[in-house]
Amino acid sequence: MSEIFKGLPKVGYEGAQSKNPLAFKYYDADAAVLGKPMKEHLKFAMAWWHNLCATGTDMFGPGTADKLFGAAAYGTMEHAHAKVEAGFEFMEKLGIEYFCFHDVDLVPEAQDIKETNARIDEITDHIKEKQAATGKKVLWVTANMFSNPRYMNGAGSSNSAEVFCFAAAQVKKMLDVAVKLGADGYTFWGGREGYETLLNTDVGLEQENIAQLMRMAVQYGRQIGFDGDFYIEPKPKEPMKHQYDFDAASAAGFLKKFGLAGDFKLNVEANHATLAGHSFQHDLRIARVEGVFGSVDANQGDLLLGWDTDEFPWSVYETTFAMYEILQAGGFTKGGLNFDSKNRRPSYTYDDMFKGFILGMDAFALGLVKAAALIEDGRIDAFVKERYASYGSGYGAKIRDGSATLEELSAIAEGLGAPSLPGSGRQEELQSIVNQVLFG
Ligand code: XUL
Ligand code: CO
Repeated sequence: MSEIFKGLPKVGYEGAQSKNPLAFKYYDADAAVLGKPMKEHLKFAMAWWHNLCATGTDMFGPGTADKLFGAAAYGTMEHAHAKVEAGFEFMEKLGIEYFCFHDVDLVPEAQDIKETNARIDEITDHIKEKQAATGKKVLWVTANMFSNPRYMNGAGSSNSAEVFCFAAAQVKKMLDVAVKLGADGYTFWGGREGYETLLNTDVGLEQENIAQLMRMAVQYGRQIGFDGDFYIEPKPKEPMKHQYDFDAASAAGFLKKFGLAGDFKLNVEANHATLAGHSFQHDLRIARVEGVFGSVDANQGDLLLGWDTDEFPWSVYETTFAMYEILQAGGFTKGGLNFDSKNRRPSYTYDDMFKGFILGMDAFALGLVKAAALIEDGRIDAFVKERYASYGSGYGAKIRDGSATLEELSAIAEGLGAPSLPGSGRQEELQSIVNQVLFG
């Protein structure tokens, strides 16, 4: 196959002084940060759907970008194969080692699932060949159980057992694909796993059925040799009014309630956290303290808009605090940073595709460097530790180890007289430290 992104070079690192729009200013793949190459900390992945399929269609108008990649028409197997060629050339030129996809990102969906599955077999043979030639790896796979009209009421949460069967069939097929292509993960994003109105909804039954689908996936996956991580990707709403996996806290609670936490972790998406009314850092922190931090969908939203804009991340404050949490969580094991990000509709050219990734990869590389600097600086961690010092000894230590009683603490309080204030939170001082580390 001939070159698709003609005239677009292999993107290299040129450093912060470079003015070349097609060069990395901060992402230097092999440069060590905290003793590990940047590429191992960051584990960048390309999302098939946004990069190779999305043309910029929105509710008010058609696509603006040409993603045919030389094929004659969309919705054909010729186009599916062209996307494979484009995807691998793109990853090669950007130095991206991983990719993620839904079943129907790869091939056009047929009326009959047997035919769709035959198409998936054909395209994954092609992908497997390209993987063997390039060493590119699958970060995670997933089944699209939200676009087809049959999923109007959800997949695992559908009112229809027939629809549940189709969901089971798609999950099974994508677990087969995960094993065939050596994927490190399988993601459940519950796009329509929720409800529009409680007037027609059995919430308890729906949640149990979602868990049941997940249990079957674990059972089948482990049986066929899938040793990757399963993920829930929380999102509070859109397309559904209310989605059960609302945020990291509710998804962690769901996993624990249904005994799934041993096999499942969370895939935390920046713009989903902000839609839930949290910061990206908050959901990463919750995933970490709940012991279910797994992977990340990297993007950012527009806080002036109320929907999932999936922009390429560019706020270095956001990427710094995200990388700070990821480093504190011990870094990625099977997970990575999947760019669930898309170009803006008016950025419709091939070089915009390159520049979107350059922006996002540089923003995260800079975030990594700055997060490492915050940790090495040590003032913030030291202050947090010091802030809770009263729990290190005496009755504070007894509260921590569970041996204190209300009677005992009540007697202590009576003996203390007027209570002292708990010490300044020093927020402004800490924010100054962050700015000093970022810009100093
Ligand atoms: C939708 C979203 C999905 C999942 C995979 O908001 O983030 O693309 O990442 O289904
Ligand atoms: Co996502």
